[in-house]
Amino acid sequence: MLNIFGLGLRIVRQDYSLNYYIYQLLLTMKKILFVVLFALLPFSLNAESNLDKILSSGVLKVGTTGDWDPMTMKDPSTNKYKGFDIDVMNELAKDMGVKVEFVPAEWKTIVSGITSARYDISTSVTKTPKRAEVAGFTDTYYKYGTVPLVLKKNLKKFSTWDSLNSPSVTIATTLGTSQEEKAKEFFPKSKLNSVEAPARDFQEVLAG
Ligand code: KH2
Repeated sequence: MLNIFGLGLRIVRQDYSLNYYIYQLLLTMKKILFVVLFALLPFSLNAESNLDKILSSGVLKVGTTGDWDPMTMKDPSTNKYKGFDIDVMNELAKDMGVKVEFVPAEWKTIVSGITSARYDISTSVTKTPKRAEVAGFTDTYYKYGTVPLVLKKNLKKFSTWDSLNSPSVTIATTLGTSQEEKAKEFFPKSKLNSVEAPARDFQEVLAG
């Protein structure tokens, strides 16, 4: 009897029949299978999905910026959130039978909040291929368009997209948003002024 890792593999006995060897082989294979299954057990125990975690903890953590009327607004006097996104998340949590916890988030780190598990889900995040490489998206629950905003007195001057793509033009966007990405792509010649929320890009335009 040769004992390899406790498997008890019998290797040489000339008087045994072929059936005996097949029987021994099957027994050994069975032992190997058990060893492999036991080795994999910790991994399968760790394989709890995010959904399982939310359901077992009873809390859905929602990252939200609280700075975008009418989607997500934080009332500074009560620190409570309200808005369309907030209603959607309250309904989702109700459907899942869990409590909702709103976690303060920022646009510039809105997706990394998901990948670093600071919160389970976020709201009003525009789908982009870059973001989809690291995070999952729900079906779209509303659509909005991104349009350039200029002062009324400059309407004639900036009547085409091309007229905005010039070194003499400064484009204001919010840092870390998909709008900032679009501005870089569409107006490579222009100067970019990425403002940090809660400051707003349109305030820069109004200020001239
Ligand atoms: S995005 C969200 O996912 N917006 O596109 C941007 O980055 C939302 C436009 C600035 C108001 C503040 C809301 C950013």
